Amino acid sequence: MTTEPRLRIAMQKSGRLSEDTQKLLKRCGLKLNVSDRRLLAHVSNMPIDIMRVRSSDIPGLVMDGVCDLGIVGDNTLEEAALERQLMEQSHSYVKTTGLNFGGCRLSIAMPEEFNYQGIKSLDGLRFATTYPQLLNRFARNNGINVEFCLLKGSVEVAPRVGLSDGICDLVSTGATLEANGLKEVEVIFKSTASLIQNPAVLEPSKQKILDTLLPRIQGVMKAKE
Ligand code: PRT
Repeated sequence: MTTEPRLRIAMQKSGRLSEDTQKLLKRCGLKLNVSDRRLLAHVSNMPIDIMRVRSSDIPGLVMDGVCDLGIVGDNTLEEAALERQLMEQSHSYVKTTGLNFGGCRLSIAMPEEFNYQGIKSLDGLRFATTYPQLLNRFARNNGINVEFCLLKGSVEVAPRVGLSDGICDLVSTGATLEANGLKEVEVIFKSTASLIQNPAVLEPSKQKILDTLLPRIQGVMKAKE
């Protein structure tokens, strides 16, 4: 017995992108049974499986071809691509379409009292960040040297406890920066969620599924504008 190939899409299991992603897929007409325990959710009315994982795992799963597609923030994607390039791992992907949710920016923020006089005032300083590759690229492109300490969460607290001079973290409303006595001094990357795809040519039956799905996604995005 041959089984029909199923398109595999990775999405964030829980967090800021998961609800919007689920809503998007449902609006596209996908019947999804997402329960907390099942990490591979079957779409009952189309040959699609949804793999629910950490956001940070999505770029690698797509780049390694474990998943055909993924929905992930451009920030996570670009950081992973730079890191994997450095490690000589596969780091290519195709951005199939941008999505209009998950908007944020990766910014450098300093304590309120810091005397900021342009990018050169950041030279030689230490930053807490989850995004060392994007920070390094920004520093290199601007001819400054920076140090970083890697934090996966609560980044905003680092300057106050003496761990770093400033931070490089995601900002959306700016409320978290303000609550922690920080001011945004440079936006280094702007991000939204994107649908990405492994660069290899999809087998024809999977391409057919994507050809049905993609116009629906674009239609939902357009209706939201
Ligand atoms: O845990 P996992 O590996 O799944 O991923 P994650 O840790 O990145 O998860 P999550 O859910 O925090 O974020 C998922 C994605 O949402 C991010 O990668 C971004 O693409 C997007 N996104 C959009 C944001 C924000 N806005 C955002 N504001 N991610 C995080 N934040 C945090 C930020 O780090 C800071 O602590 O919110 C705080 C700032 O918010 P404001 O509104 O006070 O400025």
